[in-house]
Amino acid sequence: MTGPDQLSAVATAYRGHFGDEPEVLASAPGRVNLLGEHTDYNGGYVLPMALNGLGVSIAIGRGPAPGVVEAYSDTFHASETRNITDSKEGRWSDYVLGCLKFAAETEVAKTGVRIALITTLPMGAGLSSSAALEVASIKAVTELYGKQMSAVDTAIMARAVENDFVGMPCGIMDQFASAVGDPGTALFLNTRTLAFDPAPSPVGASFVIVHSGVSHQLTDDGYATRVAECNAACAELGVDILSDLGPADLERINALSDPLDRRARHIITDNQRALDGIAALKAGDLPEFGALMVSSHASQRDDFEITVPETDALVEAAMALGAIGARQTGGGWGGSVVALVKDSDIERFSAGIVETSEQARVLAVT
Ligand code: GAF
Repeated sequence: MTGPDQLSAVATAYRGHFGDEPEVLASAPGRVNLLGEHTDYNGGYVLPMALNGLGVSIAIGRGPAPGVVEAYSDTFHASETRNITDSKEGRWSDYVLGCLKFAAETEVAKTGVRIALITTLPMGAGLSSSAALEVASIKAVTELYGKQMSAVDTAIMARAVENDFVGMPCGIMDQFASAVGDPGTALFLNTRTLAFDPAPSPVGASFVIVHSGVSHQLTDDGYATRVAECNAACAELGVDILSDLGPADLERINALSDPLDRRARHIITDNQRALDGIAALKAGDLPEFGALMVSSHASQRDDFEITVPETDALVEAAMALGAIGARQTGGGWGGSVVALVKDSDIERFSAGIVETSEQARVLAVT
C-alpha cells in the first residue's frame, strides 16, 4: 500500500470503528539501518534509511469525553481505552498514550482523543515499528491542536516518550530517520550533534530487506544489558561516552575485561564503518560499502553478540547468492537482514534467498 492509499484506508478504519469523520490524518515511515548499530546511544554515527510504503498511518479526532483516549489498531483488530492521566501498563497503547501526554496532555484532558491506526511494518522485524507509531502519533496530535513542531523536535520528543514513558533506553536513530528522513534516501546522522547529511543512493544496485522470521523484542533485557555494558566500559575507560574514543584507542579498549572489550570495540569500529560507509556511497564505491556491511555483521555477531543463527545464516546465504554486502539491521536478536544487490540480479536473488529458509521473506527492495 502506498502513502495516499494508507491514509485513505486509515480514514475508512476510523469511520468504521468510531462512526464519524477523523479530523487529521498523519503517517510516518519505518527505517532500515545500513551501518552503525547501537552506536546511537553512545553518541556515534548511524546510516539509516526511511522506508517507502512501510510505516504507520493514523487518523485522529476529538472525543469521546475529557481525558479519554480510545485507540484502535485496524491492523490487529484491537482497541484499548485509556485515560490521559494513566501510567504505562505494558500495552501497545502505551506508545500512543505517551505521545499524547508529551505533546498535548492539557488539550487531551479537555477534549479526549480517538485514534485509529494501520501499520504495514511487521512487528519485531527490526524496522522501527515503535518509532513510526510514535512519530505518526506526535504528528497527528500536534496538527489536531494546531501546534507547530519541527521534524527534529518531533524526533527528540518521540525518543523521550520511548525512554521516559515506555521505559526503553534507545538512542535517537529510529525516531530521527522516521521524522526527518526522506523515504528511500539514507541519512548519515551524528547522534551527538544531530547534524545530518542525506546519502547518495547506490547506482545500479538496491537494498533488499529480508525478514528472518525471528521476531525480536527490544523491551526484553538484552538491549538494556548492552546499554549498561557500554556505560560500564565508559566508566572503566574514564570517558563520558564511547564515541569520545576512536580507532586510535583500540589498544586500551582491547585491554578491558571481557565482554566490555568486545562491546566497546563494536561501537568504535561500527562508528568508523558508518563514517567510511558514507564516504564509499559518495565515491560510488559499492564493493567497499558491501565489505563494510559484512564486517559490521561480523562485529554484531562476535563482539556485540546481538545476532541469531537465523540472521547469520541469511547473511551467509545472501553473500553466496552474489550480494555485494549483507548484514543484520536494527536492534538485534533477530529481525531483518539488509543486502545490497545489483539491480540486474534482484529477481534471482529474491527468489534464491527465500529458498534458503522456510521463514525468510522479502519485505522491501529500496
Ligand atoms: C533499536 C533502537 F531503538 C535504536 O535506538 C538503535 O539503538 C538500534 O536498536 C540499534 O542500532 O532500533
